Amino acid sequence: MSRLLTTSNLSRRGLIAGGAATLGGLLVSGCNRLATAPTALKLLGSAEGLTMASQRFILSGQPLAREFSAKDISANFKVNGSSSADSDEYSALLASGFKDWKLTVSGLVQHPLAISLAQLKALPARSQITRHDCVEGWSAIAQWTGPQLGPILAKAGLQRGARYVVFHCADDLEPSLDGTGRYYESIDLFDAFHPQTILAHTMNGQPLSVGHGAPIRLRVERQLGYKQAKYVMGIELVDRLDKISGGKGGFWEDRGYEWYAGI
Ligand SMILES: Nc1nc2c(c(=O)[nH]1)N[C@H]1C(S)=C(S)[C@@H](COP(=O)(O)O)O[C@H]1N2
Ligand SMILES: [Mo]
Repeated sequence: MSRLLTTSNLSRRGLIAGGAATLGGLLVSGCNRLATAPTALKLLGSAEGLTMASQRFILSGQPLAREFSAKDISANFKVNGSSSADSDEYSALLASGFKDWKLTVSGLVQHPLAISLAQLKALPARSQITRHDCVEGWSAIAQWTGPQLGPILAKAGLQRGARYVVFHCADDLEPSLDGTGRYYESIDLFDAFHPQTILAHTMNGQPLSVGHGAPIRLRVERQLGYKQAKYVMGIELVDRLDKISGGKGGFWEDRGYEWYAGI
């Protein structure tokens, strides 16, 4: 077990792929840490739960996603999924430079918040140059800047029972579906309080463009592209995900993708 943990010459991907069976063995042979680490196991299928448990276990000593340097920033960062939010409300907000936009923080919190873009931009910000990996098979590197999510949640104060953070977006990726085509995503509290989890208002030093999710998008760096919610309008703290939209915790999860999209 300790030899596995100190094998630093393997890539994370290699460890995950090659180590899953071994770690599965550890899990069923009763490693307490593995068995108790994930908060979301109930929600997940067992195979997916194992992946998350393995990752939490393996990454416990090196929990940050890789950060790159300025020279690595991609010249072209594709716009994928929605390229804008097609509603009158969003158009009006955009037209006024998001002056009247407010991020709501609601649900299982002690003090619901409504934070203007100016207030968000005045918060201490983190900048990180990371690689975005889309399941469709492309990657791109950019610098993202914005406040960490953790302190915002701490300000709102979590109620007992809050277990997931849901990001409600402005765009209907499948408008024909009458409300359930609205983009949304969710993460657990481990990722919510992770230091690299930020609400990015700036990309490569410029205000976030409409294509990339203006006025803010989530960056949750240890997960795949579809978790990086654009056009975030509201954050909701919940105890369970099965009552929201299709019940699986995200737009793509409702269509079969895994909820825990660890890289
Ligand atoms: N609101 C919203 N967020 C979204 C999507 C979307 O369609 N709508 N697409 C997701 C997917 S699959 C990817 S790969 C990235 C794309 O981000 P980009 O347009 O900045 O490349 O955003 C993710 N977040
Ligand atoms: Mo994606």
